[in-house]
Amino acid sequence: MQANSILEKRVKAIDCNHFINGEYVSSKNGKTFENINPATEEVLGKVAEGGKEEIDLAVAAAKKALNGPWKKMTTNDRIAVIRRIGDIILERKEELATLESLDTGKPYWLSSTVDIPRAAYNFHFFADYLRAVGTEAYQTDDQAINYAIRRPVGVVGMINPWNLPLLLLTWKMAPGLAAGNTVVIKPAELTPMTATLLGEICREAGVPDGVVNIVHGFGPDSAGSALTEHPDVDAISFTGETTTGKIIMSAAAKSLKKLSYELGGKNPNIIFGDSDLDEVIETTLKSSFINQGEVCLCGSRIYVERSVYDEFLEKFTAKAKELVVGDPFDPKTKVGALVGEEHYERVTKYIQIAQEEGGQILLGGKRPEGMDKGYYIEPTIIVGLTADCRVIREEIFGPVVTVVPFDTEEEVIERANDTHYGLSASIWTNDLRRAHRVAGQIEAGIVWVNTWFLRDLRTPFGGMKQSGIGREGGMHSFEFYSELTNICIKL
Ligand code: NAD
Ligand code: 6OD
Repeated sequence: MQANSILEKRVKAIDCNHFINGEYVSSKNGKTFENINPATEEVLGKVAEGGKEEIDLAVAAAKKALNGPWKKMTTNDRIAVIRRIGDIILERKEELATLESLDTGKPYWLSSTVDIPRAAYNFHFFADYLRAVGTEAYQTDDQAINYAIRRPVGVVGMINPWNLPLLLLTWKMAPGLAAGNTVVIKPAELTPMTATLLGEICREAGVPDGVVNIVHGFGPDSAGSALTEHPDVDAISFTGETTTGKIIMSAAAKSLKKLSYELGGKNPNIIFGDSDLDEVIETTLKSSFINQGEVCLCGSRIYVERSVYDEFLEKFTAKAKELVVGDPFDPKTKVGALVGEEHYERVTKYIQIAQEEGGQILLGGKRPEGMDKGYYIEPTIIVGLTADCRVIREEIFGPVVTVVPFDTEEEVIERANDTHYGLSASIWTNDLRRAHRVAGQIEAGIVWVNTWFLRDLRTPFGGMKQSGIGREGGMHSFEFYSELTNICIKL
């Protein structure tokens, strides 16, 4: 399988160095690792493998930059610089989208219409938001006046996953910069290319040296752990697996760093019999299989009211069968390659477990016929599993969904909440009272009614239970990325 479009030939994959104090540098010890194209299994290039030494340099640069020109810039100038990063991302959209698809295996149409435009919008949104951010003031009878001043937290470490690389990295970086912090970013080791270009983009936009630093490398015993353990890092914003979040929390405890976590999910998609099934199916195809199911918000546990269960399954399976799996650069492709070999093995293993647990594979469950290279798995629909099965309980993060019938509202609420995750949920119903009633009882940070992944960046985004700590978005991001000092003046 060859990704052979004209686009891909025009934009060359890049080797990835660290970006520290405004300069691209290799690792002190010269170590690199290979970046693999998951769609072809070919080597895309080399990535500098950072460790403690590079993190030390990056944190020192970020610490020094905290009190430099970044601090002295007027709010208007900072807004202009942050907006300019977004502008340049849009100017270089084709190049960035190509690199993102080469790195992740996701369809080019997706990276060029969602990942990269949204990365640009993260900067535009938080630049504009900064203009409106204030603090609070209270008059204490006629004795005193209290007012709070907002200041940056300091040096913020940002650790990112591979599924929406630039979108998620900039979702942290834009508010972090807007609030006046300096940052050290650790991109996911599987997807280093767009993060690397971002260094150059920041420099061109006028970000002072040392404000943005990017160190490549792995997680444990590498750049990731060095960042979480560094005593001069004041806060960590982490997106990734719940298990990794637990490890980072214990490392961060040593210097009591502020933490913001966006973690895993096993999200319910609840379909009541009174909903419009065609609309449900159109969106459920996306919430199940878009980005190869590698979205933390995917509704991988589908619960369908028994009255429409058979009809839903028949129509949903027929439509999912039509989804073209293949070359990320072919415009017909709806589902690309999984991000890498290890993840492919993990998803395949869960499909095997589903069969061992008594599940029936209604669709997919295997590599598409004739595709011998690349980490492809067909959209997979599994039925016949019970609530205690691992495939129902554990996050798979691939194009795999389970479908289970239910009879009553109470039953489905209990099933939906029967998980240690609490990231998101979708509810499909045309009964307004039911929509409110059920939404209010689902234990999740985000509940969509008759839709999925409809985003307004002002809203609180994050998970409850083991899906996260805190919320980001709008004011919530500014609360995390800033510290308040209350000043009390006796009158
Ligand atoms: P991961 O936890 O394996 O890795 C994420 C990042 O953490 C990588 O950069 C990795 O190098 C780093 N890391 C790993 N171990 C570390 C350690 N000991 N110390 C410091 N850093 C370490 O996650 P992943 O496989 O890249 O991403 C998939 C996961 O991310 C899924 O669980 C998914 O649900 C979750 N996710 C959540 C959200 C959300 O908004 N809630 C968004 C996207 C992805
Ligand atoms: O839309 C966002 O802001 C966001 N953080 C999405 C996360 C998707 C998870 O894969």
